[in-house]
Amino acid sequence: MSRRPRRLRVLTWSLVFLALPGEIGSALAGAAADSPLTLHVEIRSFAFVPARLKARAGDTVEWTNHDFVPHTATANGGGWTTIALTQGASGRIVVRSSGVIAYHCQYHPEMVGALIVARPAERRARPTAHGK
Ligand SMILES: [Cu+2]
Repeated sequence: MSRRPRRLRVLTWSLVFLALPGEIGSALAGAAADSPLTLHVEIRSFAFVPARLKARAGDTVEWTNHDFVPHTATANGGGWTTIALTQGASGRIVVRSSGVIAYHCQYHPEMVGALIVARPAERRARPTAHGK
């Protein structure tokens, strides 16, 4: 005997549908649409894929190296870096500031990428606040 309003059930299923195929766990957990995400960049053939990644302040970016030589993801200017990632290894950083953040590999300076980081409110709409 469920007393949950039908409208809420419809909304819940809509969220699950919209979340497919990624971030299903977050949606099922009832996380708000503006919860931080984990975004993935692959390192293949001496390149970051995708080379330009849109993120939002608070998101986590994870690089996974598929090459047989080690690489890093290191912010230009040295604000952050992963450790040297051997083949199969991953490194993560949490993006703290908005703007375009260029980065490179410490060992292969020709390997470059960029994070295009929006402020928290820019990428995903927040729910309407009630009673304010
Ligand atoms: Cu490298």
